[in-house]
Amino acid sequence: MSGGLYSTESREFDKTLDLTQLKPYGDTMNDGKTQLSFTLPVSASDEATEAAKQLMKKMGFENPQVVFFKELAPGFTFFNCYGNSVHAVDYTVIHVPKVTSTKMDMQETDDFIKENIGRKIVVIGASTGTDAHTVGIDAIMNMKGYAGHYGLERYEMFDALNMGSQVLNEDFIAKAIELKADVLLVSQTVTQKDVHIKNLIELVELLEAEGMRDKVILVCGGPRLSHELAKELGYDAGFGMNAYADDVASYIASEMANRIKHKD
Ligand code: B12
Repeated sequence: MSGGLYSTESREFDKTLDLTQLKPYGDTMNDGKTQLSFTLPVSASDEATEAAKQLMKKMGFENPQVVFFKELAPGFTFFNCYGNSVHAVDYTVIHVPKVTSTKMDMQETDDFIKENIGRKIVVIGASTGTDAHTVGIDAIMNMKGYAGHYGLERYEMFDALNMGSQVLNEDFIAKAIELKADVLLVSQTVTQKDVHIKNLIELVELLEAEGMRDKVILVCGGPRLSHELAKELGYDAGFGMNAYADDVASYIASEMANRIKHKD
């Protein structure tokens, strides 16, 4: 984004923005206008709509409005609502931990690996456990790439194997041993009942039991994951929405080079 944390050009027409009191924007600065959707476990009725509005008020929204509702299944009604948030946050003190490696393009990463590692890096990836979502891990690994970013299979200096989805952690580890993988890439999309957390932790525990955890670069990714959460769960790095193959390729190359440097 140009202009650092926020673009100054677009602010010139409005002098009322206070980044220490940041709140949602609808059509007037600081109006707090928010769209919210949720389901209530009751049938569609005037009482259900009133309940949705009262909940919005309790959540900190002034002027709550239900703009759409539909009973999705008997006893379950979906609502789309608008309201004005009374809450604000101090944007100037926000700090988000992230992967800090310098981003390189495909050619630069291949050159960096040739120069600093001197051999191909073996990477295996999978969507693990019960997770059937393949598009995320494909976006990172597939030869054809995603949104204009070629996947790891396209890189000259990566030997990349995408094992697909619903891969058991045990099978993932067995393949890592067989191929002497340097890097393990795990994709997790479904978060229902925190299944992604349980599955990610199980993989770390199994790797530790095999004495392999410190021997591999362990990376997870998915729409509900962050670098901060990944570190908490025992991963080396985590990538969320809008991550591309070049982000993870640059990270892997520089992390491997660092590890080699610190071994000597
Ligand atoms: C397509 C889809 C499916 C398809 C998947 C087909 C396939 N072959 O993948 C099918 C129909 C099978 C499916 C099934 C289900 N789905 Co679904 N699905 C989706 C959908 C519409 C798109 C997901 C997608 O492809 N995104 C595009 C990719 C490119 O984005 P991404 O995964 O975020 O990946 C990017 C980053 O996250 C990151 N990344 C991802 N992985 C990795 C890994 C690494 C190592 C790195 C570095 C980066 C990285 O890089 C990628 C590129 O930027 C989403 C809704 C949505 N619009 O997002 C729901 C959604 C993900 N599904 C959902 C659900 C609930 C389910 C089901 C449980 C539904 C059901 N009750 O049966 C089942 C679960 C099946 C299972 N066992 O896993 C929910 C998840 C809610 C939650 N938070 O838990 C969503 C959000 C829909 C919703 N709003 O309810 N689904």
